[in-house]
Amino acid sequence: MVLVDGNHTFSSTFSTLGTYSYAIWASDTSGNIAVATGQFTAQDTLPPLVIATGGGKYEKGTRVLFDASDSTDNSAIINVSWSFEYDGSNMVLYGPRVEFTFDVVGEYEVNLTLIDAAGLRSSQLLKVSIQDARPPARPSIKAIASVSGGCLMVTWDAVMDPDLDGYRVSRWNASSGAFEVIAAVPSDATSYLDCNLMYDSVYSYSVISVDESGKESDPSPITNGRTAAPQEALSDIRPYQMVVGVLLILNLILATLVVLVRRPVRK
Ligand SMILES: [Ca+2]
Ligand SMILES: [Ca+2]
Repeated sequence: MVLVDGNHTFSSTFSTLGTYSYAIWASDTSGNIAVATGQFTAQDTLPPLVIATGGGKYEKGTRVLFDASDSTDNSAIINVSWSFEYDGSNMVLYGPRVEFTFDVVGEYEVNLTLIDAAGLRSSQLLKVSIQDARPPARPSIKAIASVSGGCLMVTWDAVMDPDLDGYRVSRWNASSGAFEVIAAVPSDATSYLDCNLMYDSVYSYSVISVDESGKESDPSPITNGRTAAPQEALSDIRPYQMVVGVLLILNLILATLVVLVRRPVRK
């Protein structure tokens, strides 16, 4: 570039970062020439511009997407990290798009940090609120089977909620006129054996599911079952009862024989 008289400045925008060399030549009207050289560096002084999504309210168990891929920088973003404390541990996820499943109810502050090629940083705090507002699914009683000894076996279909804690089994109590909880069983149980019931009687049952936050499902449809009538097994008959029985049978046979012997013969 040749400068005209009186203008001894030069300016330009250097969009590419790095070190530049320059040389300046000057000549006077007598043809004398002078030269000056030097170097200068075009540096990045602008940190990244953060544009991120992912903060908000979510149901427990949700896989949350954190996305900072729309963030920009005048040079290049070389590192993206998301750090937060979760269930007693320090979590750090790397990348412009990351996912994390929050299974624990709570309030979280996710600290997003972007670093550009010059080492300049930008940060943003995203607030994440994890709630458990959803009760587990309503169970359904599959069968109520009579079991010997005045028992009924209640079985139901398993509920698949990820935060299921267990089930509560209720039986109708006629004297109080209400269903009363008779058992609380863990989430892997799908049956309950109810004993000490009256023989040959009808009982009504209902089951609810409960999640880890204590939220209850609607009760299952009411299902009835009948206990069996009492049956004395042979082993339950006492020896004297056996003797009395045998004597009665012998007595009956003898009486029949006597009647037959004494019957007059017709001629
Ligand atoms: Ca920059
Ligand atoms: Ca729930």
